[in-house]
Amino acid sequence: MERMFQTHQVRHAIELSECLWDFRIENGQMTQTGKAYVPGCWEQMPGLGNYRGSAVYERTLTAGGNVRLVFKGVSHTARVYVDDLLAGEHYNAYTSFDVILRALPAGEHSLRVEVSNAFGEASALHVPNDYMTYGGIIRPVMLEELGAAYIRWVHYTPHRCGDGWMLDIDACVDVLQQGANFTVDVTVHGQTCCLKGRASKEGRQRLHGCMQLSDVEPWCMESPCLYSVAAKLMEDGQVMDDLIDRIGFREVQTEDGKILLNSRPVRIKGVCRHEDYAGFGCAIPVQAMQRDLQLMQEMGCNAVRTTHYPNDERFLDLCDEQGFLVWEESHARGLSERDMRNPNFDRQCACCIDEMVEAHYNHPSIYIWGILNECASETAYGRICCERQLAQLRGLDTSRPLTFATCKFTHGEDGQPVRMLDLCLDLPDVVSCNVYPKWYFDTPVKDFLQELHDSIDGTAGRGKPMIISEIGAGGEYGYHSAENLKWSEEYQAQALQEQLEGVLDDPRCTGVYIWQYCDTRVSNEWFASRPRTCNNKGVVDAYRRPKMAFAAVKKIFREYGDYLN
Ligand code: ADA
Repeated sequence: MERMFQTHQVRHAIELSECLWDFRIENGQMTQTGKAYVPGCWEQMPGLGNYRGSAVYERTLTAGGNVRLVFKGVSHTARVYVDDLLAGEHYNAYTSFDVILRALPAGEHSLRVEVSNAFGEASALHVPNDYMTYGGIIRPVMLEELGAAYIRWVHYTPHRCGDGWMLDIDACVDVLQQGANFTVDVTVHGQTCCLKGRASKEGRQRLHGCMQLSDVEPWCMESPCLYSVAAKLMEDGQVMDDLIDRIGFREVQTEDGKILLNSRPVRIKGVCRHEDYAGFGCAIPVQAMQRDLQLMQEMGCNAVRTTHYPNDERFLDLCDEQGFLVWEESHARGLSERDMRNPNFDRQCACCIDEMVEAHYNHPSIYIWGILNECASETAYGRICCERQLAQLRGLDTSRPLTFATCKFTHGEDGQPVRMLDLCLDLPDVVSCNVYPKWYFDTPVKDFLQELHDSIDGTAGRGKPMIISEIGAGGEYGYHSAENLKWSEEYQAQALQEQLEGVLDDPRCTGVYIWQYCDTRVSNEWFASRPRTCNNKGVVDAYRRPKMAFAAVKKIFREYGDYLN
């Protein structure tokens, strides 16, 4: 299933996933052939739980004319061949890409996808890390038959206007073959707006329009009202193509150190979540995604941070439907200046940001975009990258605040006050800090937060909303300690209690994200300080069994409302 709702009534689209594909690994060391379920990670397959390298997925497809193949996620590098000819390539597991086949003869064709999850210089973002880069076709694959033109995307931006709403519409139409002039007719809540385009030449065209709506319900956490929007590509009175999406009417602003959702200051009570689930790897079935959201809801969470990459759209759909506030971030975790100087870094980051915003722009649940988690923002070079990426994001979306999570400050462990080392706090709209008092260092939480605020006040970050974007402690599921030792469930629960109370009682913090929702596998290279080759700071384990921390978090999160006074 591609999305949680039907995206076309006119365009002919079928899913090539949710079935078995032929699968093959052939390299100097091993040969394995068989079937693989798509979407899936090969680590799920017997004998491949620890395989890093490349593999081939194959099946046939039956189609003709202008054909578009949409891959929602292949980890991490894909080469797509149709009838043995290279049709497209893509890097990054977590963003979708498409391949256009023009005038394909009608009939059966072979489709081969060569997939690699190898590390090396060609991959600047997927590196050995504190999470796992799995391998495979990890998200759905769609086949679409197109006419001479198709609607590539439509972005909808709601603004409050008097008692009602103004909806800005920005559409992108891809003209594959020269034809007649067309319009894109957008219908929302019974009202239609007509955007005019010209099909005089091939290539992408941008169309703009806006419409005023007076009787729509806003989207908010307690009542996440969604509206279906249908865009139709019309030529000579005929519908040639369509694209259906869902939107919510809400505005996000930052003001006086707060984040406002439709003018109300929100209190973020969230978790950081990796796409990782025991037995499924990063290819999580929708019902398991929903189970995650239900567990989060039970814990009293209202927010989730998609650490450290764009997420499966279906997860975002579920967040839209259930009123979660999502911090979605582009892909990059803990990269040093040396990593950021990889010749592929800029291009791979830029593509990831473009693809993330293009695909996820309309999700009302996404209230903020993030970049560059814990990268080298304490260096002059890191600042150049941060500035460039934030400018790129601002060019794509002015309706959401921007942030990045930093850890570039001292922790006061030497008796000295916390010192801010980050050079970039003037750049984002929201200052976000990943902090681990009671885990990596033992300064009392409240003292540490006070010093952290003081250190931010000495920078251009002063006065901006501030989020604790990570806080937490390790806890091994089933390890109990009467002495409350680190790594025990008792210690983790107690640390989280002190950490969360410290942050939520702090009037200068707009919110908090627990590191992390679930235990996650890490790359082999990260085994040291990561027992079981996992990051064990989850409040549930990799099977979603609650640790003692779950009840501790639930008690605290439920005491604090979703809005600040
Ligand atoms: C960082 C990082 C996370 C994780 C965490 C930890 O803050 O952003 O990805 O590695 O630390 O567990 O130490």
